[in-house]
Amino acid sequence: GTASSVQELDALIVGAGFGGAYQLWKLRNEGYNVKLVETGTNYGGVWYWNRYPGARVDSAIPHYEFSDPALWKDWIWKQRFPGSAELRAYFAHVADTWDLRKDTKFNTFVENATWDDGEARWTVKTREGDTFSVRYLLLNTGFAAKRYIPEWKGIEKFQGTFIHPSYWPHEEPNLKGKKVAVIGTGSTGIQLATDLSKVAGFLAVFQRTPNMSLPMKQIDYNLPEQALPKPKYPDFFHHRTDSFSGFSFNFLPRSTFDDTPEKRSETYESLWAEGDFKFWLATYYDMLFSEEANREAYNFWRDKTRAKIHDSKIADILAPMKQPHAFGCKRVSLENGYFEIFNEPHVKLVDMRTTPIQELSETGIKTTEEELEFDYIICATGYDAITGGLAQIDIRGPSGESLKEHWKDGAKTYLGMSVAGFPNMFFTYGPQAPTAFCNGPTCAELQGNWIVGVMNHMREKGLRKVDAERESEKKWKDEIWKLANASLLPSTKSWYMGDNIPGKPREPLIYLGGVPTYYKTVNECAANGYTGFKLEK
Ligand code: NA7
Repeated sequence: GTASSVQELDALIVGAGFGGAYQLWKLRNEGYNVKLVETGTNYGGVWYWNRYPGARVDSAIPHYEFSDPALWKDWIWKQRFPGSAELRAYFAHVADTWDLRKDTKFNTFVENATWDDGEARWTVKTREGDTFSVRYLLLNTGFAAKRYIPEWKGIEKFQGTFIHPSYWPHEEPNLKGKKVAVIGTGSTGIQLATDLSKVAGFLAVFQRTPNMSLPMKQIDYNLPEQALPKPKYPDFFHHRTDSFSGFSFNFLPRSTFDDTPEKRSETYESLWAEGDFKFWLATYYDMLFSEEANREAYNFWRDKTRAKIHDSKIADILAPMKQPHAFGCKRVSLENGYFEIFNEPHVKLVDMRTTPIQELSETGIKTTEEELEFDYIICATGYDAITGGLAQIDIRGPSGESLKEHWKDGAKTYLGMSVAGFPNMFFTYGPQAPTAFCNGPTCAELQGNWIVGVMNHMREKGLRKVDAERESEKKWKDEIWKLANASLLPSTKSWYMGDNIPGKPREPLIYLGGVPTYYKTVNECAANGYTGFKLEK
């Protein structure tokens, strides 16, 4: 745009998911002149994009919603684990109640941002030609903004339909009777496969690593006897930050072998029966830290899972007798009949460990063993998670160095919300924060409040520039490694460790100290006048 079309703001928010919605509401209430830009055409974040059959959140309601009473008092959830359409309806309710749309520009992708040190402002440019001049750049792009599709040989040759599930066609394809491949068995792949097994004529699921998925117990909240206890909500939201993972539950205060074998299996059974993440995040506190404790959890999971699968050869791929990796150190998913689909004759499991994909052809997929024909190939291979969405924006601080360059040997942040040499820039749900081990809305509020706090402090003191010290960044990274090294996380290949993207540095991308310690740490920093930051006029 021309100079005259530059929009001056206190802050520009990027991304219309939980993080961005919360910040727009908060900052406007605090009197800031603020706008939000979003690539999609509505609120919803990952739920705007993920419309594939079976797309469903696996964090239970009422954990997975905002705490503002204006939002929950009249909102009736239908399900404990709402599907993507219900989540989009919720986001529409949020956007209406908080009146967000008037300050939102959709269909807008932020391409670059450059810092002007004299003015102490960011100049932000979008692909659509907007220019913003802002004091603060607030990135709420989430952990899954950058898709990942492996570079298989022949990928361009395939004549059928090739889909990444987060770009599911708005005009629903008719898969009835069709030959369908689902590649990848993360949360997306298993949800898709479960749903598509009901319509496809032939379904092949390509697995590289078993998904140690837990049963999802759906609850119909519409039934009066199962309605949510709204009077308990305020207390419940108040305590979300007391939970390691930002839910309402915590790890047990005892270790796996403190219990007798009988007591242990009773405990596992009752956690299992909850039908949510409790078998992962409310179990014995040593599960993520001790190999023996972890193996015990795995064995319980394995036996439960194998019991659902008729063919023991298939069971050996889905839930091997010998533990393949630490339980809970890859993202645990919740499933609803996933393992049972492999008992059906039209569903095939392809083990990419023993028979990897060699190439794609005009008609389908060639593995090292066979050639399979498909009408649809659905590539549920995930994301350049946590860092990808941030680093794909060309952001340049005072030194001219880009964020991508700054992170080329690994992520560097202070408190998982700021980067040294990138003043007045903050993000939520990014690297080196509880991200992905933290319930989304809990962290959107926790981090959102903290960021608003910094801005208020700056305003009150008449300061213009806040930048993390290099030394703070270094110390924070040491802390991230220390916490991860105490756990089994580094023992397992996962996107938590950057393993899924070729060439990405291997490192813990999340803060493993838990939400309560994180909360305490960032609030102490604030209470002490933002220690570790340089604040300037
Ligand atoms: P995920 O969890 O990253 O899953 C991606 C899947 O694709 C996973 O099974 C991968 O196997 C597989 N994958 C990725 N790259 C390849 C290659 N090159 N070859 C074979 N297989 C591959 O993404 P999702 O979309 O399922 O879930 C993202 C998050 O959304 C989820 O964690 C929740 O937070 C919600 P691997 O396990 O790496 O061997």
